[in-house]
Amino acid sequence: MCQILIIYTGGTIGMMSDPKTKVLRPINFEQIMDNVPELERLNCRIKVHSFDEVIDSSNMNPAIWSKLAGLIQDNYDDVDGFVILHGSDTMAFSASALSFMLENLGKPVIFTGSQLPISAIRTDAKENLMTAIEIAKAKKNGVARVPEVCIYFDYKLFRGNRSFKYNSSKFEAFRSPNYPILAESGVHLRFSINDIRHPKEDGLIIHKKLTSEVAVLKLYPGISPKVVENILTADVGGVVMETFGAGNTSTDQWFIDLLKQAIDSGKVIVDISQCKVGTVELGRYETSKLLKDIGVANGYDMTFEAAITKTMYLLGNYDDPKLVKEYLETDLRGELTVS
Ligand code: ASN
Repeated sequence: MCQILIIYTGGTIGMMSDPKTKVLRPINFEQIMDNVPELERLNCRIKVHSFDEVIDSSNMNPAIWSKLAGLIQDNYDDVDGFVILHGSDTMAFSASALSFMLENLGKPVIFTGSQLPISAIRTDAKENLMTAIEIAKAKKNGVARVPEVCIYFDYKLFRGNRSFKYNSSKFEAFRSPNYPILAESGVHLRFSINDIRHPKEDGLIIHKKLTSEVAVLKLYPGISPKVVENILTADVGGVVMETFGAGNTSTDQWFIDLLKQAIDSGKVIVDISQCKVGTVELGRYETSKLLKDIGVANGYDMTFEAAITKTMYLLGNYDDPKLVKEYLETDLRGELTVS
């Protein structure tokens, strides 16, 4: 009989409205189980690990990601797959982070949650949970159908490091415009087998070390030298720079000089676009040619969530900025398409 580990971290799926204040707060896992008697009917053994302190995912942090990676490592040989119940607000960050922390992953790690609490009459939680379990246990010829870190939400399975929270009020909370969905559930559960990644080598390798010393430089017309300088001289090893269109920035000399000084001082700067669809093409326009020349890393079509967690992971594991830049530009876990 198959065996699944559900890890409950919190999120709306397990929240209840406080009768007095009406504020949504997390509840414990037993109360969740009471709302889904169908779990008993699954032909599968379900193990549950509930966090002692369940959280709204706005309180998520790298220490908890390390804890999640450790739980996956400890239970890896005993189960067929993992379902992580998590708030939707930062789910794409957690799924992206875990994808980098779990190298050669050979079993499904499916994040899910919901937009309405599981006890609500119109809840989306039950379908999300039941199908996430179905996906976590799905095998073909003894091999997991989706050995990836994914997000399952509103009938769709997304690669975790390609997705972002797009809507805070619809059940369709996630999108992954730069990569096809990995499965869709309807009357049948259909897997897009050509888009699913399988590990090239056997043997899970866990990387628990991430660094938080990463800054973000989001550009806008009129951004001042002082603001740019403050961000680029912060005590961090890497900067995720959100640029215009296909990776373009101002060509003002002061701006290019500040970027160059930061790179020369050993910082890594990665260029991703503020556009949600499409890719960075360094050198296509005059306004990105200089970036390439001074050594800004090309983030291609990475989401912000993937770029920030990948930088945290690389800086936590490699000291050489040249190597960090090289890996930032390399497809490590299916997070980018080199074009
Ligand atoms: N605030 C919630 C969370 O991320 C939102 C949700 O789960 N839908 O924990």
